[in-house]
Amino acid sequence: MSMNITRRRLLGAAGAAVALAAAGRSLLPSAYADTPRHHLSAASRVIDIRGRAATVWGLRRPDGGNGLELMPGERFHLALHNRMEEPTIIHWHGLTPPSDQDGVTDTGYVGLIPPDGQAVYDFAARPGTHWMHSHAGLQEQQLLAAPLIVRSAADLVADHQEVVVMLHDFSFRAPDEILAGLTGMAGMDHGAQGHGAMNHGTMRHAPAGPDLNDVEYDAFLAEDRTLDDPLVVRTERRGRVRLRVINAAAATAFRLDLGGHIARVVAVDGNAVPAQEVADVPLAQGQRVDLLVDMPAQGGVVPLFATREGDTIRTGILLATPGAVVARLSDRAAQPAAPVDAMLERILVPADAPVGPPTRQVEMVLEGGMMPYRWTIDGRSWADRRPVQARAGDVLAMTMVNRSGMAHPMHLHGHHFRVTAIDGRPVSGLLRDTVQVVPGSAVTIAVTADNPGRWLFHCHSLYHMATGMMTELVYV
Ligand SMILES: [Cu+2]
Repeated sequence: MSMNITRRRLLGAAGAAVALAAAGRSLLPSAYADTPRHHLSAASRVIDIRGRAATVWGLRRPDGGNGLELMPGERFHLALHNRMEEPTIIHWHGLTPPSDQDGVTDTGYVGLIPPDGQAVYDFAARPGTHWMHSHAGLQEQQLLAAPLIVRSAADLVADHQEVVVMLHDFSFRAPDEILAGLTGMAGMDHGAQGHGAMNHGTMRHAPAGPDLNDVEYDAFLAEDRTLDDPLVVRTERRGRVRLRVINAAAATAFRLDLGGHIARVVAVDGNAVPAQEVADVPLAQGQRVDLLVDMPAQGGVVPLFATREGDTIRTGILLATPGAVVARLSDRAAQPAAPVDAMLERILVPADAPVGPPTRQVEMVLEGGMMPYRWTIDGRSWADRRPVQARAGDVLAMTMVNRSGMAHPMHLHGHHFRVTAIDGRPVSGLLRDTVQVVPGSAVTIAVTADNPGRWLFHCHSLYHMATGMMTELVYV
């Protein structure tokens, strides 16, 4: 599917939304529309990338902050205002709303929100580290994303400092250009590449083995900053910090480390797990991880590094106790980061009971490649998808077999699922909403069908989704 087709389709939907807005109505039924407690504006903002100004999108609160934080038990009752010059829609990644409030247009419930339009949402929030991002075109690449933190009662009484870290991959090029650079590769041989890759976003070709990164970027950001000028968070000596790390990058998976300090993983994709020490934490696109860090008694600096898989380039933030000297840290790790895999699914054990035996089984094959640049599910793209079907109450066992040369972080909307097997071998059943499926592997998830409607199921690598790797789960 080319982006031209996508754009026409989106503009068609926008036309309907414009008509609604012209009639003076919001995009959702009036039952949702009484005085929202929270407001967010999708709007442009300017960030600094190593001294060069970059205009990107953001999701701003009235107080100027980016994103949203809800208190325990608070509903997600929000008015979203589009202050951009183009239509948009924002998906609430990790929340489990009714399907007509999921923040997507592809499933047909709502159209795009036109410029100067708004939409109102009202549903029960799910505790955890979540996020929000555009589900229109390639806007996510232009940083139209923000944290969405829903605090639990336990968070409020915990004796720790909370720090949110959102990761991005950034290019000065327009995302359309990046995509054209990828899809336009058909017919060119590898020898035509190999120079100017960093600034021109062309593909990188490993001589053999899986492809880890298909887009080159100008910078990798943590809280919108590079390691040249990182965020420095002041902490107490012996203080405990909870890092809520969100991989909002469009096409980059990271490995996280604390520069030799040890972190404990306490949640994945917003779901609590018993604390487990992990030295090197894989984080694919769309995934989140919560890490507990104990600051040294004698004081000092503890970095959080996020290193791109298969590469040494990294970004990060610094935690620093009072008086600690903050030295400049290199944006290159000593060793390339290992590929991001489903390692956490093998070592973490969920706190609660796993689901019962499946009532329905589905297998799907993830395919595709660079030449031509196209990614599919069972050989099909969105336009000719074969939806996965479920009845309410089913436990759906879905096995994804990756026969392509790249990993795919597969995300199901509206549900959290158990990861029950890897390559046919049972694993503990970690609860997630996005799971990494590496080349040559098969990952089985169990989905409890408890949220009727139509739901997107797709690869969270933006250019894989845009070129076809998306289907839907439909309740019948
Ligand atoms: Cu993919």
